[in-house]
Amino acid sequence: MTTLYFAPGACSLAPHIVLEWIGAPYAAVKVGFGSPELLAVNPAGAVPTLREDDGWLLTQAGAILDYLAHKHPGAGLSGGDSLRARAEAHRWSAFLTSDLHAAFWPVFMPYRYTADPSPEARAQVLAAGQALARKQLGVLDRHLQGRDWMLDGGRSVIDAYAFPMIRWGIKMLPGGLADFPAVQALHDRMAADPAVQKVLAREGGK
Ligand SMILES: N[C@@H](CCC(=O)N[C@@H](CS)C(=O)NCC(=O)O)C(=O)O
Repeated sequence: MTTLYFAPGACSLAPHIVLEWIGAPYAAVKVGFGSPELLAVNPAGAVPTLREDDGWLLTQAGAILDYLAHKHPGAGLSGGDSLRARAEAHRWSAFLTSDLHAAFWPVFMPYRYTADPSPEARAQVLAAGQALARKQLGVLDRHLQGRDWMLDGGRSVIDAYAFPMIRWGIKMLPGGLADFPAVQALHDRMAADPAVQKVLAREGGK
C-alpha cells in the first residue's frame, strides 16, 4: 500500500487530499519535522514523503503529486495530457514550490533567515516574508480570476497543491486573503469538498 508521511497542515496536505480523491487504499502516517521516523525515510526530515510497498521512496511535493496523477490516470487529476497542458501543470507546480511556498519559509521560521537572534531582526524577516507571500498570492489571484480551477483541464493535483499555502495565507498574513478574492474562492471550493473535509479532520483540523 502507498504510505504518505505527513505533518498536520503542512504542504503534505496536498498529496493527502489527492490520495483521498484517488480513492485507492493508502496509509497516512503522522510525523514530526526532523523526527527519527521521518529521517529514516527522508534525510531532509521534511514532509511530504511517499513510500511504495517495495520500499521506493519519493520526496518533493511537486514530484509526488505528478507521480500520483500519472499513476492513477483514471482519477483525472493531471490537468490534461496535451503538451501544453503538461507544461502548464509543471509551470504552476514550480510556482507553488519555488515562489509561493518559499515565500512562507521566513514567515514560519524567521530564525533560519537571520544570524541576529534579536526579536527585532526576526520581526523584520517575518515582515519581509509576509510581503513576498502577498506578492505571490497576487500572482495566483490574477491567474484564478474567471476560472474555477488552476488548470484548463479541470480540478487537478495543482489545486490540492495550492490549498495548504492558501490556508497559510489565511492564518499567517495580516489581512488574510481579503485582497485576493479569487484565491479565497478556490479555498472555499476546496473546503466544501467532502474528501478535503475528511482529510482535514484526520490531520486534526489544523
Ligand atoms: N521542497 C520540499 C519542501 C518540503 C518542506 O520543506 N516541507 C515542510 C513542511 S510544509 C517541512 O517539512 N519542513 C520541516 C523543516 O524544514 O524542518 C517540497 O516541496 O516537498
